[in-house]
Amino acid sequence: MNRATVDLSVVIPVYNEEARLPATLAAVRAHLGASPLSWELVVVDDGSADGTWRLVRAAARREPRIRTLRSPVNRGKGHAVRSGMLASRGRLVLLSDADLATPIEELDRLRAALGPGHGAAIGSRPRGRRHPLRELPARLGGALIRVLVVPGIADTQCGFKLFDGARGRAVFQDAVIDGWGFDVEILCLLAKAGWPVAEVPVEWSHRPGSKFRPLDYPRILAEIVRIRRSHGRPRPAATAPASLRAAA
Ligand SMILES: Nc1nc2c(ncn2[C@@H]2O[C@H](COP(=O)(O)OP(=O)(O)O)[C@@H](O)[C@H]2O)c(=O)[nH]1
Ligand SMILES: [Mg+2]
Repeated sequence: MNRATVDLSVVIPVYNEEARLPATLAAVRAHLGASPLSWELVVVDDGSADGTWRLVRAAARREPRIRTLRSPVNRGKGHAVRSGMLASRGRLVLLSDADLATPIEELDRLRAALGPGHGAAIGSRPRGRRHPLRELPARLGGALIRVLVVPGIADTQCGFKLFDGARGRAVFQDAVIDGWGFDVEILCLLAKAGWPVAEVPVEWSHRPGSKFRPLDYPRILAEIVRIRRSHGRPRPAATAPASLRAAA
């Protein structure tokens, strides 16, 4: 599965992101342009109904290192991320949300933490910055995820994760979850493969325009149960700093 041809792929899943995407593309483009790494930016449109695809195509026409993928219908964040990951060609692959709630500059922190042998270095968001209506279910969900599927990781859901390219592609190849629960499945598969994950505190700020809907909670729950059924609860191969390791 190692067919890397660039140093870094950045994969961004997008669903109805015409408002938030232009600033993100500009910031990522500028950051990568200033870096010594060779790179590609893979934007995956998950069946957007607004002007997102037009915007993405226009950006790709101006910049050949921007590659685009599109699903004709909306399939969910997990599906979009998986398509992008499997199409990526980076020795490293960064997954980032379209809102850059974690600024692209934090990539350096994840790169520094991704040691040899690691499967991924994942962002961990500061607690207490979200709206209480998101914070509380997120905490309960996090506890449930640690009990049922992946022990030892404080924040499975941060939309800013850096993978070793070959290992990331290998686990996404086996992944099936199409919705928001995909992060949990991926972390579970990394643990089963024995590839440690470094959890790294990153900057994070609330961005308006989240695509998450309260009705998504039952679906995540169903996905978590499904992951537990298919994979059990592997022991973590984690190397999170003790300060971050949640009671598992
Ligand atoms: N909600 C949603 N987001 C999707 C989907 N497919 C891809 N995405 C992207 O997944 C990311 C989710 O980020 P965001 O909406 O800010 O969620 P939040 O930060 O968890 O509130 C964004 O880049 C979305 O464009 C989908 O089907 N639904
Ligand atoms: Mg967000």
